Amino acid sequence: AAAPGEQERDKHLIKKDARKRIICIEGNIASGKTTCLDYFAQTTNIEVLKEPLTKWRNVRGHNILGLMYQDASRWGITLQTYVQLTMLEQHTRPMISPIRMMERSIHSAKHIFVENLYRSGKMPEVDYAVLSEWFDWIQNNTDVSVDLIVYLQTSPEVCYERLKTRCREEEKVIPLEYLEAIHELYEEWLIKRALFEVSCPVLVIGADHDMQKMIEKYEENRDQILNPAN
Ligand code: DCP
Repeated sequence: AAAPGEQERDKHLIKKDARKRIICIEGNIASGKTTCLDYFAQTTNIEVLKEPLTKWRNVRGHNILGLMYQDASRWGITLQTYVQLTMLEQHTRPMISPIRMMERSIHSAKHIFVENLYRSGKMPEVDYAVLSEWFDWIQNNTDVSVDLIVYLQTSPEVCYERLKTRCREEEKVIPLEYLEAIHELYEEWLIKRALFEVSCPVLVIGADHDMQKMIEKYEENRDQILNPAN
């Protein structure tokens, strides 16, 4: 029989409500997650949680997203610690609709962005170890589970062009190589399955197309995305 401590812990791991469905939209920077979320936001019974970008740009007056892009070696850990907190807050927020759609997740924050900082030598192993300890604790003691990942698969070149057109101040310094590294990690994680365990189904949608074509694709995949059978 499970020890009392284990029983206590397992209680937290039981899914909040089996009838509820959590979908994460994943993809590179400027892969078109916002268009996807805006499309599904028009549907009743879906709550859409956008990435907490405004928080990352203003933590008590500090723009840590901007700081990270200026000097990733110094501020990468600062941004990712805060990203992990804000993502945890989103995953554990009580659901107000039967379906929740989220922009990215605590999982990609860790498996893609933290991993990239570490692999590129911009995050010391000790910082990576501390963030990993936090992440493992969160996974074992809270419910951050996901029912479906929708992966918007793009080529890094297309994202780079979109990024230049969008012209978000902090992102002006992003080189193509950065988008290539993020792309590679997404492919390793969700397609090759060679990186970290993926514990839910993944729906891959090619997302190099213009907005109109993408909306058509969301219409085509709508049932597959929203239907609990998937
Ligand atoms: N970011 C980061 N670390 C994370 C998550 C995000 O450094 N763990 C950065 C990457 C972007 C910015 O935050 O510069 C915003 O992230 P997104 O790419 O998710 O947002 P977009 O607005 O680019 O999404 P899209 O264009 O797909 O709608």
